[in-house]
Amino acid sequence: MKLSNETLGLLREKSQFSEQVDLPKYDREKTKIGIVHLGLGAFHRSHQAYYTECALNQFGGDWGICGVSMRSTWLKESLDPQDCLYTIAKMDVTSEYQVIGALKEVLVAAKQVDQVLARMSHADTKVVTLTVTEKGYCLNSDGKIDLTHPGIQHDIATPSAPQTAIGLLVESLKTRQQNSIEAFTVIACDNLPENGSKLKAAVVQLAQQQDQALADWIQSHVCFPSTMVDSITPKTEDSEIERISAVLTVQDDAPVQREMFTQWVIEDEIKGEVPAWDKVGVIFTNDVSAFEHTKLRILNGLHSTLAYMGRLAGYELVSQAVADPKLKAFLLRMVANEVIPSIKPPQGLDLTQYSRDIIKRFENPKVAHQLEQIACDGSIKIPVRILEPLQQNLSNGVEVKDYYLVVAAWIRFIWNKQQTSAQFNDPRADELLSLVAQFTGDAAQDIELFLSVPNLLPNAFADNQSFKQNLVAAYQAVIAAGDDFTSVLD
Ligand code: CS2
Repeated sequence: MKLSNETLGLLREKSQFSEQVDLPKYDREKTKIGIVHLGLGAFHRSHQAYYTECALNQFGGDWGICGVSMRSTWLKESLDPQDCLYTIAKMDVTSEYQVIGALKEVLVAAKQVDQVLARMSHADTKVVTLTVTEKGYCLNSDGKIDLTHPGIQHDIATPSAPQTAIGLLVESLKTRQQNSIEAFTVIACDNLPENGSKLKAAVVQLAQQQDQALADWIQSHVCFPSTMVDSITPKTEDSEIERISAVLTVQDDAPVQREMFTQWVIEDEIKGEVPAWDKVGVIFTNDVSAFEHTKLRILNGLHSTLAYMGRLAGYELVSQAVADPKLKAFLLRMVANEVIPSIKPPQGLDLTQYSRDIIKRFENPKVAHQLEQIACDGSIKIPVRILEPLQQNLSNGVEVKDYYLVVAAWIRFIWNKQQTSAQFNDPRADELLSLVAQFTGDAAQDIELFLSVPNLLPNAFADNQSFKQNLVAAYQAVIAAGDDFTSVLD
């Protein structure tokens, strides 16, 4: 039997599970859709949908979610037969399971663009949330919309059938403006600093391409709070699907797994209605940028560090890499000497304790997080997670050593991919692979070549001789270490 509205009724009656399983406590049938989510992936289902579910369980309201996959159809195919129900497995020493009912509809933008736009333009829709990954914002390296991006070019030429999340926002806001329907609140939930302001700028810039009055209306009527989102959510492997279904006693083809820890911080500037998130643990604050920088530089920065270094050292999972004493010692040293000095923390947060807690979260053996999953999209993640704090330390006169090794490990990781023809996921994959194919093994020449790529590293580094020398030295050390990668960490 499959998880569905019908079997949910049976599970309610039975309610004798071998482990803790929570079921929806509200009437799903009567709950209207009030949220559209763009970029329906595991993270949204384990995080924002979870908070909405908690708010629905306690306070009700018309806060069902329409989840939109941008292109892929597999989630729709798995979730439709389950009436969009799925389970979150929260993994810790003892694990907990929760069936989520908040998701009420799944659409695929590439195939159902009219339905997606109709849902976004509907007066019942009060909130649009997004997890479209860093590359989904279609920004160039100075934070402006990338007008050469093929999706953006398509959306300028054909605004009524957009392909990008930015285009969907512009088109649906245009319909709302024309029909005098109040704007929805747009909540960006990707790992980018000032994600709300960046998204707003991109949406306004795209609107300007068709109509200045629309751009002005968006500028003054639409609220784009910035947010910090946090909960480690690895891809759900097939073995987990079977295990979770066994706990549930019915088959769930699309569960998600995450660690028990979860945090959501939202900029306190929302004017429209939102679910009672504030009553179920979401923090609303004026200081969101401090939370974002802290989390991006500590959690995500250390994650990327472990991903590249851990792969070079031959590990598969985060928990295995962090169990290597040399890698763990490196993380602790780097965080103390280079990461924390680059951060202005939110008031009252002890950064040393915060980073220790994060390293403990990495150690969670129940969370099987593939390093390759984190290693993807480095050309977008490395600037935010590593290069910005590196640059800030240089300007503040803080000595930098370890950050250079992280950049060198990233470059070596790309070179390894090219050498072994292994799968390499990055929006600039082709360009990067053909670049490293020209490497000669001479660190100075190779780094010179790498730094010559336009819009890869921040412009400020282009003529910085000391940056270049330090990176060459780090890369030379990585080459010299060969297969014994962790010897460079001594
Ligand atoms: C990770 C994040 O894949 C990655 O880049 O660093 O997905 C990380 O697990 C989340 O931001 C945790 O909140």
